[in-house]
Amino acid sequence: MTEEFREVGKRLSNWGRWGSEDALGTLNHITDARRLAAVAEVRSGTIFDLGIEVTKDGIQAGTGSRVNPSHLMSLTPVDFAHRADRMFVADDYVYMPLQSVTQWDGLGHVGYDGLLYNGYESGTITTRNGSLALSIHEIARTGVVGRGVLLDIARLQGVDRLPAGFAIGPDLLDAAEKAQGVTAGPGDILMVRTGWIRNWTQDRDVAGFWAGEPGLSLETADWLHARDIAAVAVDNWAVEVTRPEMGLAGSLPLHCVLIRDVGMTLGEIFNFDALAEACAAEGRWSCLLSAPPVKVVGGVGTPLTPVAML
Ligand code: UVW
Repeated sequence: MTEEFREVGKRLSNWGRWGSEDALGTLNHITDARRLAAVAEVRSGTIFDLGIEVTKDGIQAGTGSRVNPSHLMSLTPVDFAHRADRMFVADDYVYMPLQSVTQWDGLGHVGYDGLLYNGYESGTITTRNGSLALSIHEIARTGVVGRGVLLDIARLQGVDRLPAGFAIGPDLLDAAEKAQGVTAGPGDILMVRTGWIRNWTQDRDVAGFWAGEPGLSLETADWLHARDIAAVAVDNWAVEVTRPEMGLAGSLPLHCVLIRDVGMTLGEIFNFDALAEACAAEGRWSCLLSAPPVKVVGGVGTPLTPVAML
Protein backbone atom coordinates (compact mmCIF):
# COMPACT_ATOMS: atom_id res chain seq x y z
CA MET A 1 0.00 0.00 0.00
CA THR A 2 1.50 3.34 -0.97
CA GLU A 3 1.78 6.08 1.62
CA GLU A 4 -0.66 8.33 -0.24
CA PHE A 5 -3.59 7.26 1.95
CA ARG A 6 -1.96 8.82 5.05
CA GLU A 7 -1.88 12.24 3.41
CA VAL A 8 -5.49 11.88 2.23
CA GLY A 9 -6.59 10.74 5.67
CA LYS A 10 -4.90 13.68 7.37
CA ARG A 11 -6.50 16.12 4.96
CA LEU A 12 -10.02 14.68 5.34
CA SER A 13 -9.90 13.90 9.05
CA ASN A 14 -13.16 14.38 10.97
CA TRP A 15 -11.55 13.74 14.36
CA GLY A 16 -13.08 16.06 16.95
CA ARG A 17 -15.74 17.37 14.54
CA TRP A 18 -18.57 15.91 16.63
CA GLY A 19 -16.71 15.99 19.96
CA SER A 20 -13.89 13.99 21.49
CA GLU A 21 -16.22 11.19 22.65
CA ASP A 22 -18.02 10.72 19.33
CA ALA A 23 -18.59 7.16 18.12
CA LEU A 24 -20.92 7.85 15.19
CA GLY A 25 -18.71 9.69 12.71
CA THR A 26 -20.45 10.70 9.49
CA LEU A 27 -23.72 9.11 10.61
CA ASN A 28 -24.06 12.38 12.56
CA HIS A 29 -25.03 13.87 9.19
CA ILE A 30 -28.38 12.05 9.44
CA THR A 31 -30.42 14.62 11.34
CA ASP A 32 -34.11 14.45 12.23
CA ALA A 33 -34.86 16.96 9.47
CA ARG A 34 -33.03 14.85 6.89
CA ARG A 35 -34.77 11.69 8.07
CA LEU A 36 -38.11 13.46 7.70
CA ALA A 37 -37.17 14.59 4.20
CA ALA A 38 -36.18 11.00 3.37
CA VAL A 39 -39.70 9.81 4.23
CA ALA A 40 -40.97 12.08 1.45
CA GLU A 41 -39.05 9.87 -1.02
CA VAL A 42 -41.68 7.17 -0.54
CA ARG A 43 -44.41 7.13 -3.17
CA SER A 44 -45.46 3.54 -3.78
CA GLY A 45 -44.53 1.79 -0.52
CA THR A 46 -42.77 -0.94 -2.50
CA ILE A 47 -39.87 -2.44 -0.56
CA PHE A 48 -36.60 -3.92 -1.77
CA ASP A 49 -34.56 -6.32 0.33
CA LEU A 50 -30.90 -5.36 -0.15
CA GLY A 51 -29.43 -8.19 1.93
CA ILE A 52 -28.28 -11.74 1.28
CA GLU A 53 -29.47 -14.72 3.34
CA VAL A 54 -27.89 -15.94 6.56
CA THR A 55 -27.19 -19.57 5.65
CA LYS A 56 -24.59 -22.28 6.02
CA ASP A 57 -24.54 -22.38 2.20
CA GLY A 58 -23.51 -18.74 2.00
CA ILE A 59 -21.10 -16.46 0.23
CA GLN A 60 -18.03 -17.05 2.42
CA ALA A 61 -15.18 -19.11 0.97
CA GLY A 62 -14.07 -20.31 4.41
CA THR A 63 -10.61 -18.82 4.15
CA GLY A 64 -9.11 -16.81 7.00
CA SER A 65 -11.42 -16.11 9.92
CA ARG A 66 -14.58 -15.76 7.86
CA VAL A 67 -16.86 -18.74 7.52
CA ASN A 68 -20.52 -19.10 6.71
CA PRO A 69 -23.09 -18.88 9.50
CA SER A 70 -24.08 -22.02 11.42
CA HIS A 71 -27.73 -22.35 12.31
CA LEU A 72 -28.50 -24.90 15.03
CA MET A 73 -31.76 -25.91 16.68
CA SER A 74 -31.86 -25.94 20.49
CA LEU A 75 -35.48 -27.06 20.78
CA THR A 76 -37.51 -29.00 18.23
CA PRO A 77 -41.01 -30.53 18.36
CA VAL A 78 -39.45 -33.90 19.25
CA ASP A 79 -38.40 -32.43 22.64
CA PHE A 80 -42.09 -31.97 23.46
CA ALA A 81 -43.31 -35.37 22.35
CA HIS A 82 -44.17 -36.33 25.92
CA ARG A 83 -46.64 -33.51 26.48
CA ALA A 84 -50.25 -34.47 26.99
CA ASP A 85 -51.51 -31.21 25.47
CA ARG A 86 -49.42 -31.86 22.30
CA MET A 87 -48.07 -28.28 22.31
CA PHE A 88 -44.50 -27.81 21.12
CA VAL A 89 -41.87 -25.08 20.70
CA ALA A 90 -38.88 -24.61 18.39
CA ASP A 91 -35.84 -22.45 19.31
CA ASP A 92 -32.58 -21.87 17.51
CA TYR A 93 -29.08 -20.38 17.56
CA VAL A 94 -26.93 -18.72 14.94
CA TYR A 95 -23.13 -18.69 15.24
CA MET A 96 -21.62 -16.40 12.69
CA PRO A 97 -18.82 -13.98 11.94
CA LEU A 98 -20.55 -10.58 11.94
CA GLN A 99 -18.74 -9.92 8.66
CA SER A 100 -20.02 -13.03 6.87
CA VAL A 101 -23.12 -11.59 5.16
CA THR A 102 -24.50 -8.18 4.17
CA GLN A 103 -22.90 -5.91 6.77
CA TRP A 104 -21.94 -2.53 8.10
CA ASP A 105 -18.26 -2.16 8.92
CA GLY A 106 -18.22 -0.24 12.19
CA LEU A 107 -15.68 2.41 13.11
CA GLY A 108 -13.75 -0.14 15.17
CA HIS A 109 -13.19 -2.37 12.13
CA VAL A 110 -10.04 -0.79 10.68
CA GLY A 111 -7.28 1.52 11.91
CA TYR A 112 -3.57 2.16 11.40
CA ASP A 113 -0.57 3.45 13.33
CA GLY A 114 -2.18 2.23 16.55
CA LEU A 115 -5.20 4.51 16.25
CA LEU A 116 -8.86 4.27 15.34
CA TYR A 117 -11.44 6.94 14.44
CA ASN A 118 -11.38 10.05 16.64
CA GLY A 119 -7.97 9.12 18.02
CA TYR A 120 -9.11 6.14 20.07
CA GLU A 121 -6.24 3.75 20.66
CA SER A 122 -6.19 0.27 19.16
CA GLY A 123 -5.98 -1.02 22.75
CA THR A 124 -9.63 -0.02 23.22
CA ILE A 125 -10.42 -3.23 21.30
CA THR A 126 -9.88 -6.28 23.50
CA THR A 127 -10.64 -9.98 23.18
CA ARG A 128 -12.83 -9.87 26.29
CA ASN A 129 -14.89 -6.74 25.60
CA GLY A 130 -14.61 -6.09 21.88
CA SER A 131 -14.56 -2.42 20.92
CA LEU A 132 -15.06 -0.35 24.07
CA ALA A 133 -14.95 3.03 22.34
CA LEU A 134 -16.53 2.39 18.95
CA SER A 135 -19.07 -0.35 19.55
CA ILE A 136 -21.41 -0.98 16.62
CA HIS A 137 -24.47 -0.83 18.90
CA GLU A 138 -23.94 2.94 19.22
CA ILE A 139 -25.00 3.55 15.61
CA ALA A 140 -28.51 2.33 16.42
CA ARG A 141 -29.02 5.81 17.90
CA THR A 142 -29.18 7.17 14.34
CA GLY A 143 -31.41 4.32 13.19
CA VAL A 144 -29.20 4.22 10.11
CA VAL A 145 -32.38 5.35 8.41
CA GLY A 146 -32.29 8.09 5.81
CA ARG A 147 -32.31 9.04 2.16
CA GLY A 148 -30.59 6.46 0.00
CA VAL A 149 -29.18 7.40 -3.40
CA LEU A 150 -28.28 4.62 -5.82
CA LEU A 151 -25.61 5.23 -8.47
CA ASP A 152 -25.63 2.37 -10.97
CA ILE A 153 -22.14 2.29 -12.45
CA ALA A 154 -22.64 -1.09 -14.15
CA ARG A 155 -25.64 0.35 -16.02
CA LEU A 156 -23.69 3.50 -16.87
CA GLN A 157 -20.96 1.34 -18.41
CA GLY A 158 -23.52 -0.86 -20.19
CA VAL A 159 -22.33 -4.11 -18.58
CA ASP A 160 -23.89 -6.91 -16.55
CA ARG A 161 -21.13 -6.42 -13.98
CA LEU A 162 -17.91 -4.44 -13.85
CA PRO A 163 -14.71 -6.53 -13.94
CA ALA A 164 -12.43 -7.16 -10.96
CA GLY A 165 -9.88 -4.37 -10.58
CA PHE A 166 -12.20 -1.77 -12.18
CA ALA A 167 -11.73 1.47 -10.24
CA ILE A 168 -14.73 3.77 -9.83
CA GLY A 169 -13.43 7.31 -9.43
CA PRO A 170 -15.20 10.63 -8.79
CA ASP A 171 -15.60 11.12 -12.55
CA LEU A 172 -17.82 8.05 -12.82
CA LEU A 173 -19.84 9.00 -9.74
CA ASP A 174 -20.44 12.41 -11.33
CA ALA A 175 -21.31 10.82 -14.67
CA ALA A 176 -23.81 8.44 -13.04
CA GLU A 177 -25.47 11.33 -11.23
CA LYS A 178 -25.81 13.21 -14.49
CA ALA A 179 -27.11 10.18 -16.43
CA GLN A 180 -29.60 9.31 -13.70
CA GLY A 181 -30.67 12.86 -12.83
CA VAL A 182 -29.92 12.54 -9.11
CA THR A 183 -27.50 14.18 -6.70
CA ALA A 184 -26.13 12.68 -3.50
CA GLY A 185 -25.88 15.26 -0.75
CA PRO A 186 -25.53 15.84 2.99
CA GLY A 187 -26.80 13.02 5.18
CA ASP A 188 -27.48 10.67 2.27
CA ILE A 189 -26.52 7.03 2.33
CA LEU A 190 -24.80 6.43 -1.00
CA MET A 191 -25.32 3.05 -2.68
CA VAL A 192 -23.01 2.14 -5.55
CA ARG A 193 -23.95 -0.72 -7.85
CA THR A 194 -21.15 -2.61 -9.63
CA GLY A 195 -23.10 -5.79 -10.45
CA TRP A 196 -20.33 -7.84 -8.73
CA ILE A 197 -22.79 -9.53 -6.34
CA ARG A 198 -24.14 -11.42 -9.39
CA ASN A 199 -21.14 -13.72 -9.08
CA TRP A 200 -23.04 -15.01 -6.07
CA THR A 201 -26.74 -14.26 -6.62
CA GLN A 202 -26.79 -15.51 -10.22
CA ASP A 203 -23.74 -17.74 -10.66
CA ARG A 204 -23.18 -19.11 -7.13
CA ASP A 205 -19.48 -18.61 -7.90
CA VAL A 206 -17.94 -18.11 -4.44
CA ALA A 207 -14.34 -18.23 -5.69
CA GLY A 208 -15.16 -15.71 -8.43
CA PHE A 209 -16.79 -13.34 -5.96
CA TRP A 210 -13.63 -13.23 -3.81
CA ALA A 211 -11.17 -12.98 -6.72
CA GLY A 212 -10.73 -9.23 -6.57
CA GLU A 213 -13.65 -6.88 -7.24
CA PRO A 214 -14.61 -3.62 -8.91
CA GLY A 215 -15.03 -0.80 -6.40
CA LEU A 216 -14.34 2.75 -5.31
CA SER A 217 -10.90 4.30 -5.81
CA LEU A 218 -9.04 6.19 -3.09
CA GLU A 219 -9.89 9.43 -4.91
CA THR A 220 -13.57 9.01 -4.01
CA ALA A 221 -12.74 9.78 -0.37
CA ASP A 222 -12.60 13.51 -1.24
CA TRP A 223 -15.91 13.25 -3.14
CA LEU A 224 -17.71 11.52 -0.24
CA HIS A 225 -16.24 13.89 2.34
CA ALA A 226 -17.02 17.06 0.38
CA ARG A 227 -20.69 16.06 0.09
CA ASP A 228 -21.13 15.09 3.75
CA ILE A 229 -22.28 11.58 2.79
CA ALA A 230 -23.43 9.69 5.91
CA ALA A 231 -22.42 6.17 4.83
CA VAL A 232 -21.58 4.28 1.66
CA ALA A 233 -22.65 0.78 0.65
CA VAL A 234 -21.51 -1.29 -2.34
CA ASP A 235 -22.51 -4.67 -3.81
CA ASN A 236 -18.97 -6.05 -3.50
CA TRP A 237 -17.00 -7.36 -0.51
CA ALA A 238 -14.78 -4.41 0.44
CA VAL A 239 -16.40 -1.24 -0.99
CA GLU A 240 -13.07 -0.38 -2.62
CA VAL A 241 -11.45 -1.78 -5.76
CA THR A 242 -9.13 -4.77 -5.35
CA ARG A 243 -7.28 -6.78 -7.97
CA PRO A 244 -7.53 -10.58 -8.07
CA GLU A 245 -3.83 -11.07 -7.28
CA MET A 246 -4.09 -9.02 -4.07
CA GLY A 247 -6.01 -11.74 -2.24
CA LEU A 248 -7.98 -11.14 0.94
CA ALA A 249 -4.91 -9.88 2.81
CA GLY A 250 -4.33 -7.08 0.30
CA SER A 251 -4.18 -3.41 1.17
CA LEU A 252 -7.34 -1.46 1.79
CA PRO A 253 -6.34 2.23 1.64
CA LEU A 254 -9.90 3.52 1.25
CA HIS A 255 -10.96 1.57 4.36
CA CYS A 256 -8.13 3.25 6.26
CA VAL A 257 -9.15 6.75 5.19
CA LEU A 258 -12.93 6.41 5.34
CA ILE A 259 -13.27 4.40 8.53
CA ARG A 260 -10.32 5.65 10.59
CA ASP A 261 -9.98 9.26 9.44
CA VAL A 262 -13.36 10.31 8.03
CA GLY A 263 -15.36 8.14 10.46
CA MET A 264 -17.57 6.64 7.76
CA THR A 265 -19.53 3.42 8.24
CA LEU A 266 -19.13 1.15 5.20
CA GLY A 267 -21.68 -1.30 3.79
CA GLU A 268 -20.61 -4.46 1.98
CA ILE A 269 -22.19 -7.43 0.21
CA PHE A 270 -25.38 -5.50 -0.54
CA ASN A 271 -27.62 -6.53 -3.45
CA PHE A 272 -29.05 -3.60 -5.44
CA ASP A 273 -30.23 -5.48 -8.51
CA ALA A 274 -33.99 -5.41 -7.94
CA LEU A 275 -33.89 -1.84 -6.64
CA ALA A 276 -31.88 -0.73 -9.69
CA GLU A 277 -34.44 -2.29 -12.06
CA ALA A 278 -37.28 -0.46 -10.31
CA CYS A 279 -35.35 2.82 -10.19
CA ALA A 280 -34.59 2.57 -13.91
CA ALA A 281 -38.25 1.82 -14.69
CA GLU A 282 -39.47 4.75 -12.59
CA GLY A 283 -36.64 7.10 -13.58
CA ARG A 284 -35.83 8.05 -10.00
CA TRP A 285 -32.82 6.93 -8.01
CA SER A 286 -33.47 8.01 -4.43
CA CYS A 287 -35.42 6.18 -1.75
CA LEU A 288 -35.98 5.75 1.96
CA LEU A 289 -33.30 3.39 3.27
CA SER A 290 -33.46 1.57 6.59
CA ALA A 291 -30.47 -0.45 7.78
CA PRO A 292 -30.25 -0.48 11.60
CA PRO A 293 -27.54 -2.61 13.18
CA VAL A 294 -27.92 -5.67 15.37
CA LYS A 295 -26.97 -4.08 18.70
CA VAL A 296 -23.92 -6.21 19.49
CA VAL A 297 -22.23 -4.45 22.40
CA GLY A 298 -18.53 -4.25 21.60
CA GLY A 299 -19.08 -5.33 17.99
CA VAL A 300 -17.00 -3.88 15.18
CA GLY A 301 -19.55 -4.78 12.53
CA THR A 302 -23.09 -6.00 12.15
CA PRO A 303 -25.00 -8.29 9.85
CA LEU A 304 -27.93 -6.57 8.18
CA THR A 305 -31.16 -6.91 6.29
CA PRO A 306 -31.27 -3.43 4.73
CA VAL A 307 -34.55 -2.36 3.19
CA ALA A 308 -35.14 0.33 0.58
CA MET A 309 -38.62 1.79 0.02
CA LEU A 310 -39.66 3.62 -3.13
C1 UVW B 1 -11.45 -6.65 5.52
O1 UVW B 1 -11.34 -7.59 4.76
C2 UVW B 1 -10.35 -6.18 6.41
O2 UVW B 1 -12.53 -5.97 5.63
P1 UVW B 1 -13.91 -5.91 4.87
O3 UVW B 1 -14.78 -7.01 5.35
O4 UVW B 1 -14.36 -4.61 5.32
O5 UVW B 1 -13.68 -5.98 3.40
